[in-house]
Amino acid sequence: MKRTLLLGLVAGLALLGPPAIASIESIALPTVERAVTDIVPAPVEAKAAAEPFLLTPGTVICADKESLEVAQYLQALLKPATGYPLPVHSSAEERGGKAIELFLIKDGKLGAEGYRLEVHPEGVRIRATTTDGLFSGVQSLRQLFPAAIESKTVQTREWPVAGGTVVDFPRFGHRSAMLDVARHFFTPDQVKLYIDQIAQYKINTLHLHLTDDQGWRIEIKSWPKLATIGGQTAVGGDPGGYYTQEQYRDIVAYAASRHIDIVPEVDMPGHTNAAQHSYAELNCDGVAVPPRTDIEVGYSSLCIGLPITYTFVEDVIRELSALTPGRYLHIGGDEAHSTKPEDYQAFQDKVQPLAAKYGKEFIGWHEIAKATPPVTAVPQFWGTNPTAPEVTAAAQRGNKILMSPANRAYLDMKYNKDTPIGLSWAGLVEVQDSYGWDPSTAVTGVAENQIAGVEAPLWSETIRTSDNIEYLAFPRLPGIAEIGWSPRASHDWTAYRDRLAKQGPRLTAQGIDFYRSPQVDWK
Ligand code: IFG
Repeated sequence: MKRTLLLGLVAGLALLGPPAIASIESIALPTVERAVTDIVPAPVEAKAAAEPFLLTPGTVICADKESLEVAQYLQALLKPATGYPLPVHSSAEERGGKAIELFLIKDGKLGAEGYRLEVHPEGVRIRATTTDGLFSGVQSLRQLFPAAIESKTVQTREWPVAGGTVVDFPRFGHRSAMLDVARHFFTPDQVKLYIDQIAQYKINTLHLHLTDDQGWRIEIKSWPKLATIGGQTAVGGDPGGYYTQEQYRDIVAYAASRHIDIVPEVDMPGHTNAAQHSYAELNCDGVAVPPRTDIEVGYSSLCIGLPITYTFVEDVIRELSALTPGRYLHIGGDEAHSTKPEDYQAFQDKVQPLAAKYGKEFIGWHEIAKATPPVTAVPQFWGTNPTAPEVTAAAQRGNKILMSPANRAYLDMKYNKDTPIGLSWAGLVEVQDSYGWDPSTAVTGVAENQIAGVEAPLWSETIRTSDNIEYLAFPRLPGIAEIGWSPRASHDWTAYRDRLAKQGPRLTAQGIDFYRSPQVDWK
């Protein structure tokens, strides 16, 4: 609108004849299709510049040795839509055209995940103290290209990159998504697709909910029937499946190439029907329970008094730890409604030390806080009410809390009553609800410095396909990612909804079937 008015004015003046009017182009408003100030998650500092950088067939990518892998990721990101060669050179080598430079520096302000990004007509520079930071800088740079950059086929067009400078670093170090692959099984390729989709919003952790009542999804060599029998079922009698350890290692490696740590979860002592269906000896009465494909929760419990239970748990933790380069295992602990409180305590007392025995720290649903875990453990809050005294007490003892309030961060909650998939036990969660909270007020008495970060869990009782994942995760996941990354001061729905609207064409170009919330003025 503004631009039209201006053009009308200029045209009117031109009719008056001399003095010569500057050409319309030179005073036209910049077509702000995208700018450094539109990046999601919102950067700490972003200053737009009028002059873009024009990517051309002669552009090269320069990177020091340690940054080569990120440079190759960037090349792979830009090549499909541009068709340009974008060769990767080490910074020292002679280079042809203008360059996108990635290199590591010492810079206290940036921390371990921050970056500096400069886009100038003469070139682009990303600097960071680690390759994680460079990778985050690449995700921001990606958003400065036209949305068509996300196309998998060559688009014959110009590739102007919005100019400006960004200095950025995250508010919280733990920014996570969770995928429940137990209620419904998702193939390694489906998991990798989700990894690519969440990486663009600087998510750095993927929690895989590998075991539950309806399915066991990871091969454990010392207990083979967990996968071969426990992996056969899924909710609604849908096809099951499981990851061999080889496939799981491949998923972990793929996630690492996107600078994402995998946190594997074995849920216990509840949510264990698939394991106890697979092995009769894991049941107090020595009889295997029947398989369950409904979506009830809270009816199962490991047999707390049985010695073999702890052999089972230790074997699983040992094998899972060997498959996990990351810092954390997730030991579940939720909804143990069929485990007596004193038995829950006894179980946690025996099991919690096993993580450290195999070199890991652990996350657990916030019920584990009752069992006074070591201060390195991370209770994961999934309540809907800020009053959670056992969580507050854990924080006061020194535990960091991972925030995933179900009425804000659970991506399996329906958007509205007409949403075809998802649940609604924690309420209907539209895009603004999912953005409208802060981790530092999610639990009474848990302050900023007692928070590990945020997670957006996606439970799969009602979903079966990548399309279903995309419809529920987008556009709410970018909002959770922003809550985890951006300064609290930048948190503002009116500004965010405009930036989110500009993500629409980018998601569409990626083929992501996102929910077009009426709360957002999609471009
Ligand atoms: N609560 C259960 C999940 C899942 C979820 C669906 C937790 C920690 C409801 N436990 O969330 O297994 O059924 O929204």
